[in-house]
Amino acid sequence: MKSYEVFKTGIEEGDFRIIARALTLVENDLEPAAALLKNMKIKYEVPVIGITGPPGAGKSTLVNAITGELVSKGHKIAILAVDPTSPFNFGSLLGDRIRMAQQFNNPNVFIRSIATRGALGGISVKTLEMVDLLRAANFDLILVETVGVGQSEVEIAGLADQTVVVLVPESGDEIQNIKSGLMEIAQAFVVNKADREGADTFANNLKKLVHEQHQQIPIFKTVADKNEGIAALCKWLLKGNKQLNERKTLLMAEKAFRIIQHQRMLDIDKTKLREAVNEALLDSNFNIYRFVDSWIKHS
Ligand SMILES: Nc1nc2c(ncn2[C@@H]2O[C@H](COP(=O)(O)OP(=O)(O)OP(=O)(O)O)[C@@H](O)[C@H]2O)c(=O)[nH]1
Ligand SMILES: [Mg+2]
Repeated sequence: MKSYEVFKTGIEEGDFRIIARALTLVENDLEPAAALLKNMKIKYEVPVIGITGPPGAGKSTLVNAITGELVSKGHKIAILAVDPTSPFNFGSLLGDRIRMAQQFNNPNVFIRSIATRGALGGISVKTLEMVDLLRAANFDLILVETVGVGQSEVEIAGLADQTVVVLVPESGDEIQNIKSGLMEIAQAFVVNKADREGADTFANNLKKLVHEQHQQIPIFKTVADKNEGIAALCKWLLKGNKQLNERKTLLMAEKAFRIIQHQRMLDIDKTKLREAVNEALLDSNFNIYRFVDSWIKHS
């Protein structure tokens, strides 16, 4: 039996322990992660929903509420919390655990947090791979929570089939961002903390904006910590609004580009690079462009 096969089978059977171990392998580029990724059956029909929005908008609370609703309807859910606001602040992770406490011991809910960011501060390739791994298991839906600041459309959209942007009545600044980008990311908006003052005004302004731009993006109002508005949102999530093929190709190509980029970089041994630079610098005619050119040709 090949070494990845135990993982492949365990993942397909939905064995949480094996899924967790396989995710760790993928996260750290450890054997047999590469073989596993190449041989597993990635079920692209499993909906992956991105939940993004500014820090503190209530994303985790919302994920918890959505999960509660879907599990009660018999669904099996995976949650990936990417880069919690303060990765080094234990409190934040602990907070997420408390907010998702109801789901932690549920045999139909798998939860994993990852605090890795890509080299350029974006969603890392690891996250894309981890989502694909979860697609190979037997979940009915995968929820990915990310803090939505400064992510580009392709980046965030390539991660999920549908992205829900969570805003709060105080999101005045984000309204500006909506004009310059959020509209392209969002397949739905959630105005969370609808129990707060200004929620209706905010939601109406958002509606106007969406309408002005001739977009068909639904807007949901929720009070996540009181489970209000969750059923309507879940109904929409389960509808599985299929992406247009053209867009699918674009996003898949973008994802392939990022994986290629990552694979190419894996070949670069930084210690060796430093040694070579050290040596090359002895030449008074050192030119970094010629150096890089020759490094690429000879490594
Ligand atoms: N009033 C009110 N408070 C809420 C609501 N939803 C969440 N909260 C509270 O808002 C705070 C932040 O909620 P989180 O779910 O941690 O927000 P988050 O977006 O996941 O935060 P980060 O992951 O740190 O970016 C918590 O204290 C929640 O209890 C809501 O609908 N109404
Ligand atoms: Mg959170």
